[in-house]
Amino acid sequence: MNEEFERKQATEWLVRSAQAVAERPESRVNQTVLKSALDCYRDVFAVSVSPAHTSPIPIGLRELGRNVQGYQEYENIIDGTVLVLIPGSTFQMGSPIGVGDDDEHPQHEVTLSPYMIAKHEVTWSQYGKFCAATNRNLPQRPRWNPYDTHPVVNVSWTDAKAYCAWAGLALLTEAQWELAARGGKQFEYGTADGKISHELANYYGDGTRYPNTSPVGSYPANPYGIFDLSGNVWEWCEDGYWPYKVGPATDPIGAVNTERRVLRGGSWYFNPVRLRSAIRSWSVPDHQDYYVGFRVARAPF
Ligand SMILES: [Ca+2]
Repeated sequence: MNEEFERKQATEWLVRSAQAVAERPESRVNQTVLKSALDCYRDVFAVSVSPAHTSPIPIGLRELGRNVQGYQEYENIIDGTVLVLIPGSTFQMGSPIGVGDDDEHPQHEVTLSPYMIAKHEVTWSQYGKFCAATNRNLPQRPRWNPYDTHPVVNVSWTDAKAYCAWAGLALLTEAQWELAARGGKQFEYGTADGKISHELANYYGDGTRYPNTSPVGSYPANPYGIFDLSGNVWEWCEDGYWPYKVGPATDPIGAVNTERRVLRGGSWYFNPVRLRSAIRSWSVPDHQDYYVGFRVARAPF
């Protein structure tokens, strides 16, 4: 058996095995077959192999095709989250001199590796499945008794991390969140066209379409096909809150072991200025509020 043939055969087996696990991640048989394939052909490849690097469809995901904006989408099988693949990109993070709050400066160039971001904020329906699967109590229901399609609220950063661990996902870094909100066009707001109005996002004030949270996806998608980045609920990010550094950065992440965790995007209870793409807020990891939820991501994959 020549080396090229063996490599091709190994790749095909690994891909088939990885797809079988993706389709039925709960199957011990599938998991065993994949591990066997990896062990058997480990020596064939020049570098070590893992399911994430050998399958065209990462483990635990189902391919959905491209959205109308042209970006590849996947479904995370465990929790049903639809993820949009954002290509590696470079953008200007923060605000130029004379614009925004002090902590939006210095504006600096950031380059990010490809990542997947949830199309929607995590809903009550999804969070309910997580609670049922892990024997956790549901968060306190707000007074407006949201439907299951509304974003979950009254969840802490710690709660959001537990959800991610269950779903095999992650929180966005602050930089990943801002790139998505910028829409690939350096948008001032994370909306369909970078502007702000009650037709584009859910925020506080006369003319709002919803008195509280709105069902996710009630406003137009942004250029990546992502909804509600600006408004509806604030979104927990992975990062600790930290001053921006001068100069370019690649895949940056804020402070670790911090008591301040970043929140992005504003919410139904805030004025539109708080919905700007560059706005930064924070709270302590165990804080829960009726205008704070989260969005999930997957990276690396
Ligand atoms: Ca939001």
